[in-house]
Amino acid sequence: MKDMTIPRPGDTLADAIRQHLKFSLGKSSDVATLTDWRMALSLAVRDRIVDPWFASTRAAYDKQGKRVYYLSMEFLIGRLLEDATVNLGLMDEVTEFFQSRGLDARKVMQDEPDAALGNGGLGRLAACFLESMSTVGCPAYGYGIRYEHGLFRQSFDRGRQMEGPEDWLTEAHAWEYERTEAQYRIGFGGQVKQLGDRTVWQPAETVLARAYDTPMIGWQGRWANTLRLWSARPETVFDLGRFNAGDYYGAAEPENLARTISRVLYPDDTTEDGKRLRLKQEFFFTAASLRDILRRFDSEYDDLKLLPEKVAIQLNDTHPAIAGPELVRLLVDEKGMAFEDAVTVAQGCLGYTNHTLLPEALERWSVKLMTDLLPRHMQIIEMIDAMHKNAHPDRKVEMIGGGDVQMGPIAFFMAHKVNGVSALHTELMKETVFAELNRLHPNRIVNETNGITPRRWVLGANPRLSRLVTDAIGDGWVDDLERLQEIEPLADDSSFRDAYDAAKRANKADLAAYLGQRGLSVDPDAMFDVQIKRIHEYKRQHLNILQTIALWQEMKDAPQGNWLPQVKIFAGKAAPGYVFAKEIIHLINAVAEVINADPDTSHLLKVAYPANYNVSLAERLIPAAEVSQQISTAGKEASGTGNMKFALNGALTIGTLDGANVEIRELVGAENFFLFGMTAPEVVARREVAEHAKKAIAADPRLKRAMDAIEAGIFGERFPSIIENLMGHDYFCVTSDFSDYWRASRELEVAYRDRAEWTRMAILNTARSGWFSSDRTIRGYMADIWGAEALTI
Ligand code: 7GP
Repeated sequence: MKDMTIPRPGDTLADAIRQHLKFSLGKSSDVATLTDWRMALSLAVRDRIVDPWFASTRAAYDKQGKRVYYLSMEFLIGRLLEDATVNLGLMDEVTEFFQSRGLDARKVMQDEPDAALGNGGLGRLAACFLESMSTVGCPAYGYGIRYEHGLFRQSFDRGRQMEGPEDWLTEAHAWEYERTEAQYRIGFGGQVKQLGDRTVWQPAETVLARAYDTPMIGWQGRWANTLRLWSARPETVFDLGRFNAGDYYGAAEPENLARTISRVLYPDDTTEDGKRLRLKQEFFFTAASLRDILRRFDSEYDDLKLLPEKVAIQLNDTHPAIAGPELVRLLVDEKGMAFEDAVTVAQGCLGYTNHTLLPEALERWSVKLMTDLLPRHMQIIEMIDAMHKNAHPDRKVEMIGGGDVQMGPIAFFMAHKVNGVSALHTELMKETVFAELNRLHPNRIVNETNGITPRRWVLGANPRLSRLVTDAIGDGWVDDLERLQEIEPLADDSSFRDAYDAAKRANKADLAAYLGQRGLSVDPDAMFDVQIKRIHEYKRQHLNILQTIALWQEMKDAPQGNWLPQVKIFAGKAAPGYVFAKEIIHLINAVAEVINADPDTSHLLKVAYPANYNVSLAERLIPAAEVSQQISTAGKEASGTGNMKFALNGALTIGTLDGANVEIRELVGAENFFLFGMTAPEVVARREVAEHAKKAIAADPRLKRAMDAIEAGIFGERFPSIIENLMGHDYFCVTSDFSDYWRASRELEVAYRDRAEWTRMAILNTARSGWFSSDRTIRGYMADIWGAEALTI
């Protein structure tokens, strides 16, 4: 009676799916819903992760090597089922199983809610890193927060962004294991007392941090690490006294207060909000993680001085920067180490990654808030600051200044390595935000250019391209992405070019069908031009839409002209409090409405803005893209990672010399990249020119005409804040870069018309982008920052 057994990885996957459907979900196949099938499949796949997961954990203990702990407020993991299926090599079996039932395996996988535990690049990078750490066999844990509500759901109401709650946890979720035994008490507020020579922090309020583990399996199941997310719960669930007195709401208050901490992800990737709760979140997950790290260390070693040899803790931006003071506190107050030794030990463990130079994103907390919420940490920060000042009496940098605690300098000083995320960004870090700290601590800043996991972003998202490449050179490229170079000679082979083109065309047809279902019909033979990312002034979606308006105006002047049909695709969310970014969204939608309905041009130009951009939508858009818009004001985009995904999937970049665009252009070749715009130093100089925006507008009749159309109300409203901003100080130099952007866009169109040549360039982009694998990035961190060694099972 096979049906009566408990599913084991030894059974065929088909058996395991059937058994989970029956025994775990209590459904028979004739009544199973898509979600039932998805859950049965997920559980069957998950079973197959458990053994490699245990083996990895054991190997890490046996080898007594260094473990890496990646602390991040955000893990934008998206869907996990496809990753796991792909990495375990189960895709064909799964496809067959569902085919035989008349179901589409992709549809089943797409039923999974998209875990949006992050805002944008920083969070998605953390997710790519988790996958790569497992693929290369770096023993690691990701630590973060198990938000009940991830990034808000975006919809549009008459073109304006609306925000709705995101509910991933209310849907069936297959991947996590709750660890009731892994629980720590985290305190806030209260007082610091001196008991003899011991300093004791007595918090006024405590909550419990409970662990939920998700296994992250690497390519071919070679290694598996753990993503451990903390959920906040109350110490006393329920106030029975208040309940019995009839105060039903009050009775649930302790529970509500505690749970608030892990309730929502802050929907802002550049500024902090709701200061007190945000700082609480940061301390909550950082403190729980450190406690967990020390517990694991204590179970294996008894000399805390060994900590830097065995433990590497990476701070994903300053959000977990309180880890420095907290680790010192634990070592001094709870383990009895001398203060200066504790600082040295903590520095030996900690690394800090900076992800943006935007001044508003460098976290600072008022001394009052810090003292109120974390009084002992405030004392320790003062001691660290004094120690630094003693060592560098001439220093021109402050950790506490203007009434604020400055988390950037604290993270910098408490880390033995500080890294930027692209070559340009790292250089700018040395010259700007951390110039003084770099002078005092030369060699501390290193560069680790970002990367992306090819398993998710090529193999999973673009099966057609993957098949083509594998047929040509075998599948060694999947975990050795630079082997894509082997397809380079095929760029001159017309039958390979045709096949490459056909794969792109089929991806475009899929996307056209998807947009069609959402009410916008587009021609899959038009050029697909894509800008997808958070909406931000520095990313300049408004530059793109202004250019689109100007193009439309010229098309209308001469509808019989030889125009290149194109679809301009935008996607992305704006932080709910970022009014200007929301105006940009409104403008794009308003322009789309007019252009898409224009009978003179609608066969030539369409503007698409699918709502609720997330990881899954990116997986649809990127494989279908032909043009990648990377048009930020030079000096502002730290790296970008979308730019890498596009180049790998054979979209040609039109972009500025910003972030990793610089490295992409070097690698794919300047002739296969459409460069425009000012360089970072030119931007700085341009801002000094009096009335630079007015001058730029006056010098470019196309730009003037496009802005006039907006002001005249052609697109419904007149968008005064955007117009005034552009005519006024135009800090992001949209107007100054417009003319050159126009030029590059037209050159790109000319190139596009030569199909053979365009496809050749696209193939070269794929062939030469292998360096952007996050496997390469992780090996860089392991060698330069963590001193960790790869293990195998
Ligand atoms: C982003 C950067 O804007 C992007 O350029 C970079 O590729 C990415 O990090 C990964 O390094 N930053 C954020 O997403 C962010 O939240 C605020 O920065 C700290």
